[in-house]
Amino acid sequence: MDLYKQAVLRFRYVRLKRFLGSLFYSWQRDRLERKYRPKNPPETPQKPEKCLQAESTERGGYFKFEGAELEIRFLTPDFVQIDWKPGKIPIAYGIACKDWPTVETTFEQGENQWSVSSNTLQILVSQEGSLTFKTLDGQLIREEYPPQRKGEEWLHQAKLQPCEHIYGLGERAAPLNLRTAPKSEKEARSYRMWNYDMGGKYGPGADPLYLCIPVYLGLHSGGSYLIFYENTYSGNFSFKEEARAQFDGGALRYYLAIGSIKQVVERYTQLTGCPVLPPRWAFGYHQSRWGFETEEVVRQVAQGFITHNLPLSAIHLDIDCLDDFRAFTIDPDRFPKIREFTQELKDKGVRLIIIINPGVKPHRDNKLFEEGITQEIFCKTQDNKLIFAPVWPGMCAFPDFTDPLARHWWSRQYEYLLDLGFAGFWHDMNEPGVFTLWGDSTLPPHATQHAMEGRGGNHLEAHNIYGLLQARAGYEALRDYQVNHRPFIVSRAGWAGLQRYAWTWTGDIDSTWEALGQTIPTVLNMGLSGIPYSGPDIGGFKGDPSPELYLRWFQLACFLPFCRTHSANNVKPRTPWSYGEPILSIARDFLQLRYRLIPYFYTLAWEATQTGDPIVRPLFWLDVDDQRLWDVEDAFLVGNALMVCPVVKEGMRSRSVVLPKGRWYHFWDDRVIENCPEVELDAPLTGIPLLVRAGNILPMETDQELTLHIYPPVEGTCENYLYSDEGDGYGDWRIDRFCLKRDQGELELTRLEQGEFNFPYSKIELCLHGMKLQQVWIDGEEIKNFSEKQLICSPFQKIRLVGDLL
Ligand code: MIG
Repeated sequence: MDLYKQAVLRFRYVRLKRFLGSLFYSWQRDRLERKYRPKNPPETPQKPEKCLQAESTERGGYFKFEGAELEIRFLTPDFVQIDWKPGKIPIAYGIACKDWPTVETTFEQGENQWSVSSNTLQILVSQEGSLTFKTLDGQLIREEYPPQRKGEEWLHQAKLQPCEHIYGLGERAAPLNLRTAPKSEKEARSYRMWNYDMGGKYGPGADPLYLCIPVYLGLHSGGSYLIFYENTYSGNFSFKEEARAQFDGGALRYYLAIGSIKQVVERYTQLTGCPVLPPRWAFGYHQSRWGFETEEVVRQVAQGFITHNLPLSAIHLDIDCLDDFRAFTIDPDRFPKIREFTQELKDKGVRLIIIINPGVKPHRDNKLFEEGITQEIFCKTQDNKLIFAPVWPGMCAFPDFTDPLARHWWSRQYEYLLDLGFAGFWHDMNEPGVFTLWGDSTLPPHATQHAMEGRGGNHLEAHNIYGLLQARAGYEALRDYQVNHRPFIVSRAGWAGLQRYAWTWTGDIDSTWEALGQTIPTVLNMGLSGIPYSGPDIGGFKGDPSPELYLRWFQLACFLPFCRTHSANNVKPRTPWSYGEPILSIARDFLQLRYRLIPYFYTLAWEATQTGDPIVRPLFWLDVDDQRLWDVEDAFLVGNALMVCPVVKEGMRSRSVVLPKGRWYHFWDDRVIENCPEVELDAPLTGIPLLVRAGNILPMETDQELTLHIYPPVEGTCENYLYSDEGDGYGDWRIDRFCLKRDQGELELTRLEQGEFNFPYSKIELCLHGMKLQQVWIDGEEIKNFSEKQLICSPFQKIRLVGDLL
């Protein structure tokens, strides 16, 4: 039989087997669920009813109601933890910080209510269990109704102010403002809490996606707050007149922070963990495809980048490289010399990332499965039978990552791939997603048992943290095994706290203009949910984007933290040169710009590790009082300096831009826009509008030399950081703090250094925008060799620039 026929037959067999597997599994899942889903019809909802007892506690207050218990604990004066019981107390998987300094609180009894307050936030508790949050100067922030409990379920409702906007909830294919009414229905928009792979592709409006987080921000004219429900159960949120949060089980535990958007995100990441600093190369370009079938194909792709003079940091290997699709294997026929190959690419500055799926296949020579069986780390049903569900390798067992033993065992597997030279890992299908013909594409939620650190629980509770805990196992493995490298993991699923371990991407998004537009709010809301490192499949997953669509997507993604082209296996090859000219040259220009901006991205990443600030931010981050900015979802900020205005419509060659107030410079030609609420800007195919805000120093790098682009403040002073280190590992670092003081026709630029790492540049180029230089003093000495707009100097302490200032 020739190879071709063999291939066709094998393909049919595999398809048939997969079909039968999915059929059998869907049937079995329903059968198990019928058996284990609680039979009692839901009772009528129960409210807390009358308050029987109220007393002050060390951090707040305790209240006993007829039907519930309430505890209020201040973690900081502007951040409070609230527990409504009964219900299972969560295991602190999402939580990074448990020790908080003492907070002074007061507890007072009024006529019909109690008041529990810090020096910042006052909480009023009514006789019936409604809670009102106010700032100490009386500004109303949020009003909550008494929660309701029905069986194991909790329902929590709060009144929304008419102007109130809602953001967050992790990864959503929704408008930036999650409260935006849907066009067709009269319904409220609702959002499910259930990490989900809808299999294949999705567009705007699809819900849920792979990474749900029960955290949201409310923004209204009286202020802003963030609420995070520490509840991993499946649930449902909606926003109309009320904000509604429903959970299928567990205690109703939540945290509420008040303050500016920046402050509340900071509190949230203090609680759930600051993002970790990735290796610097991760901010370069990644090329991926499902369908890089052999070593030779990958070699040619890497060569293409060299031939076309395009920078490249990493190539991702999808399931094609695996042996029989099994995790922690390499197909020996198609990737015969993988160790030499990873080295060959490393020599060219390209790292290999490999995919890992959680399902483990029973196979006679699958050691992984045998070990997993002996150590009893796979998920079982409540009557102690192993659960098998179909994924790529066929019927698979699923490690129970809520079991510390399973995490440890899983961690040990990475060693093999690290030794082969892989630089990072791509966790896919970890919702977990399985193949079904109907119904939910995951493990049976009631029938599946989980260890939950020994206390036990079902998949209804463990599902949403499955990917998070797999990422944790991977992260810990990489930390322990390669002490000189920082872990790089990309995870499709996750939950609160994923930022401590991994990056993510937006999954199998459509190859359409609408899907391109969706990328912006999706990534922004992810950032506001504590996950700063994300990005889309450039060009969309399944489909062949037109050259124009690919280019516009590329231009956008060059300003997102994770910049990767990826596509499905049945579409045309997609690299920056797939479309010929002029696409190639324009893409090259943007990619080169992206690489020049890496010092800026890296500095923003370091800032994220300190404060949790997202790297890309909605416009209102700059000026929350300007309500015009609350809905802007066709533009975004990179840090506070750069505003990116992508084109997300076919044929569009100019676009309008809503601007935060102040002075802005065109990045491309230095034209100035000042105090202009809205402008129309050119957006030719060769470039999208990029604006820089006055009062910033933008660090850029070319050929390992530093250029500081100086955009002087209109008045007063401004300050920017530059973070540098070896680019990987845990050695010395440094921060250069640049302070720019404007005094009439003069600028004073000082550099303050901190940290042990040597300044990595021998020279610094200064590029002046909005100023013509006339006289320059470096560290007290006047110099003559400069041009109107530019000068090159050695690392300085203080520079005085005199000239014609706009
Ligand atoms: O069932 O590994 O989202 O990026 O290329 C599909 C194949 C499994 C889904 C991922 C996609 C990846 C694909 N995977």
